[in-house]
Amino acid sequence: MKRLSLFTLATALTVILALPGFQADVHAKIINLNYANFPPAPTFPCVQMERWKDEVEKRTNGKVKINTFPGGTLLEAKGMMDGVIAGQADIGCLCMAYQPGRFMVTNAVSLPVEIPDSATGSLVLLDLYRKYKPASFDKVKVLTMFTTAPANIMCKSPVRTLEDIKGMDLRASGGAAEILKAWGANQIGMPMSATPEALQKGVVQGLFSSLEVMKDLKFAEDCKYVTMTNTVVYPFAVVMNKDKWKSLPEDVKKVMEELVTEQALWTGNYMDTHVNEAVAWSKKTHNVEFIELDKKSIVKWNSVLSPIINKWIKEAEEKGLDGKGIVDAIYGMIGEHTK
Ligand code: 3IO
Repeated sequence: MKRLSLFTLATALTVILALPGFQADVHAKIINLNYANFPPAPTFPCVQMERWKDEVEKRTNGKVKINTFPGGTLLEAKGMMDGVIAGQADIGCLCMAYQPGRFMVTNAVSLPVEIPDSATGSLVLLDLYRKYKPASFDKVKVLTMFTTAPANIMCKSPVRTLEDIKGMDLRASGGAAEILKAWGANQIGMPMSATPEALQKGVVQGLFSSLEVMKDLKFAEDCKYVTMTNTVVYPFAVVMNKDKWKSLPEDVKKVMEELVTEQALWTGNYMDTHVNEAVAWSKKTHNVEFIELDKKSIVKWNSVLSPIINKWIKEAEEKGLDGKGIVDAIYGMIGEHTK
């Protein structure tokens, strides 16, 4: 057999390397995306971030690499939206309750409309966004949205009556803050990421949010009492820088489009399951008392909330929004998703 000359081998190698398919495999540029998040890694916004990262990396066969930044290391809570618009991060997870005026339409899910759980809240929020396409998201690509489970009062001292809550320093933001005020608390606004320190320093006596933080942020160590009100949810959005989105290849965009609703539902289900685990853990590990209001008290607590929706409708209509239509749409969507 004739021996292959070095020249033949070199020529063959050159041809192979020049083949378009081979080049694509060997030299395929990996797309790196930075994903910013504001709370610590064990909390649900970061858990859902890691799940989304894994799914995108898997479904793009490694073509896309997501670098996650929990704990406000890349962007902090209130700077998330503007940071993503400016391109300081490619992707960011934000809580809309921290900028109530900016996200007025989507924050309407934080009215006391009795959303029963996070899975329902997440699908309703996404529906609402799709129906109204609020201008506040014009400068970004929305990758998903979700809500927390309904909020309850976590506190260092027991809250059993409206008299107990009067003047108490309690932390909440956005729609949940309006509810605390209506109950007579001294409402203090700050992002969740600032709350552990505020509790420790005694700046606040407790907080009003979903209960999985009892475990994830170890609030059960300080807050030995929980008053069950199951009142409102907090809305979140995950957004991408628009130029970055436009630069992505079609197959990558398709993977991300397919994840929009799926991720909302995944996060809702994760949250709902995890709240139950956190409640059981708080009772067992920290002997937390869960206070249930009796029927008469529930009527009384709810009665002071009824002006909140009408007040919001009026404010929305003053801003040229179809306030009544938005609230009616939300009730319809809740019905749709709880059928
Ligand atoms: C939340 C925010 C960050 C981490 C865990 C969380 N659980 C519930 C929320 C809702 C929220 O943004 C807030 O401020 O209560």
